[in-house]
Amino acid sequence: MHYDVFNGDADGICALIQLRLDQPIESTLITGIKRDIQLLDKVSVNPGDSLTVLDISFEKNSHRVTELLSSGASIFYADHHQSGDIPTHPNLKTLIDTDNAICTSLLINNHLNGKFPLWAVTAAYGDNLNQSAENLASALSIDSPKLETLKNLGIYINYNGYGSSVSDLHFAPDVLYQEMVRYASPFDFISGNYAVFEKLENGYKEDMTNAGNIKPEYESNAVAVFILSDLAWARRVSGVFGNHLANLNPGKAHAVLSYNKDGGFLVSVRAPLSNMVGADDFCSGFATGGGRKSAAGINHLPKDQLSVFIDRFDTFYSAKMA
Ligand SMILES: [Mn+2]
Repeated sequence: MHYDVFNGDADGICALIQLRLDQPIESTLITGIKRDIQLLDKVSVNPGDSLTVLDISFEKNSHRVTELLSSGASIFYADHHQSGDIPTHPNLKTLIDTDNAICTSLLINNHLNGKFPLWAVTAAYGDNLNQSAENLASALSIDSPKLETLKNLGIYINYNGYGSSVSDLHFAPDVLYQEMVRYASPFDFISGNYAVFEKLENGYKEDMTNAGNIKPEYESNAVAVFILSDLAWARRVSGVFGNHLANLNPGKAHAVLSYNKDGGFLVSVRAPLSNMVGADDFCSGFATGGGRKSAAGINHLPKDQLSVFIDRFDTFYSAKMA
């Protein structure tokens, strides 16, 4: 049995699309909302089983990797989040790079010698790595309207992964993957499966219009903090709204808080685009925090820690400005 384990965002989905276009195999799909990164907990293996693991932190899954390896599975692991120590094992192959300009789909694009680069461009836009997306696209001579289309698609797929449960999403990530993997390029997907694209686009636009009416809870020279209401649209839009704010105000760090099922806040943090550092370190200071240097989050911030969070956030990024 083969298991394809992938993050439910644009990067995870587009990484797997590239691999399965290159090498179609029967597999069991394991994924979830973007925040659900403990995906290896959902897999149980027999000796000889194999896994492809994409776009979830190795550090957060390393315990389970060790267990799966000792059960006799072999693993190919590609990612760009915090890795921690990577063990050496004859059945473990890793492709891990935590560079700010890299995402998993770009790693897979290199791994496949650029076989399906348009899916990697889409994913890089989805991870808000606009410069990396444009660098790759410039080698492919894509005109700017087409590039804009890939950018929008990346944003929409990424947007679809947010929410506090799969039921908040327009498409379960495994369903969306299956809708897209039939197409060698994102342009073929958009023209061949327009209803899916349109549902993502309309959902995104409607949710962003709602989000645009929200005033910041707190704002300083260094940071801005927004709190979204406890509705499905708000849970869906939380991450892409953060990217949108980061692009509008590149000198500031942003936090977007939405309510989670445990009576606290789900927090998305974006480092300033002009200085993409510290989001992972800052969020790791909270019990359920983690992520990347430029984009990180906290899964559960108890409500009574809101003012502590705002103080620490402002202090942390004010110090980075000095
Ligand atoms: Mn990613």
